[in-house]
Amino acid sequence: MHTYHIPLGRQTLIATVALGSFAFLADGLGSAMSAAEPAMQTSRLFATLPDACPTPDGMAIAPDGDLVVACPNFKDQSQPGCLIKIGKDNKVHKWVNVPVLPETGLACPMGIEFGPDGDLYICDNQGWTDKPKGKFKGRMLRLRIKDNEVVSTTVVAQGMEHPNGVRVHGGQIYVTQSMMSNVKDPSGRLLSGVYRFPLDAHDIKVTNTLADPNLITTLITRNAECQYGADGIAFDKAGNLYVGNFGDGAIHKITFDADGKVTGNHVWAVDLKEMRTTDGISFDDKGNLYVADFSENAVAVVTPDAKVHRIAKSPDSDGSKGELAQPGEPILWNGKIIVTCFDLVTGPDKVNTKHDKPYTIAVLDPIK
Ligand SMILES: [Ca+2]
Ligand SMILES: [Ca+2]
Repeated sequence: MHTYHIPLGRQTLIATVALGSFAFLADGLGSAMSAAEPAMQTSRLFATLPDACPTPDGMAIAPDGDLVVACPNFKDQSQPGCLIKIGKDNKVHKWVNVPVLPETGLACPMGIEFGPDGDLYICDNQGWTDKPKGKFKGRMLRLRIKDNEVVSTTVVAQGMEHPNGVRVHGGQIYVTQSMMSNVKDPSGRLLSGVYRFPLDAHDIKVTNTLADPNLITTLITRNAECQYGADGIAFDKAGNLYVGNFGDGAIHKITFDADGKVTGNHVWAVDLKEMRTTDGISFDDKGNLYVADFSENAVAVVTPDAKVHRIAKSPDSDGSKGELAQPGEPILWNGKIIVTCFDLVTGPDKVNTKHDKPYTIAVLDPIK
């Protein structure tokens, strides 16, 4: 993409040719200004995962600094849904199995995040299996794990259609729910949303309707070819919430008043030439937002000025050289951007054409 900067007195006209769109940005210096385009990178192999982890997804950094990876194992559910840990030596080891939902015999951990007390919150996306017995059976779990063992399990919420990503902020957890198919929007398109639960909540029964008191905002996914909505979730340092609207390839910005009431929800960043889908999202320490572009086998960065830059893309591959084999989530860990490779979903809009070994995690460098 080429961006042209045309000085106009105290403003700079930026013409983003790839989109044919124009925007005025204040430029106090009155001279051409622009951050350099982040360079394209080739992702590298970070880790090869054991057979018990065919579809790695969400990640979080444990209080001890280890990287924790959620493995819902959708490809092979004879393998229990589990969490793995990667230490500073980059060695992978199994941490714990996630407690199953008795009715399905499965656990499907996707987004994860640690609370301030070290407990781990987990999106157990039972609905993702697309099996009748898992429909509307998703849970938000809170696990206390000591010495590689789950010592307590709290069901924060249950009955969710598609819990996907979770973040902890200000004494609450915020959870994306990617599908709310029981709500019929007049547009005919999919509605999805964000739920907020207190850290110490338990046994909340979610109805997946607009009447749910914990539902704080909703999105519509306009792209009829990919009806999958709220997915990646992240807070900036100022406390604004960002949510990826997967099928629309858009990042929404959600703002709050001092009482935590939602005051706005708008599309903050979208540029389909640079970012087609938005799975997991995560900030670096400079406020750049990394986005797993799942369908495109790519990773994009949204800089604080809301500009979208693709920084890496891989062809369809087995991932053995660290290619982005359907990236599910990025995270900044020990100065690198670590990216899980889900490598499972296929279809006309997906670069990935098949699930194959090795099961991998890739690595990129943060942008300068
Ligand atoms: Ca996700
Ligand atoms: Ca593949």
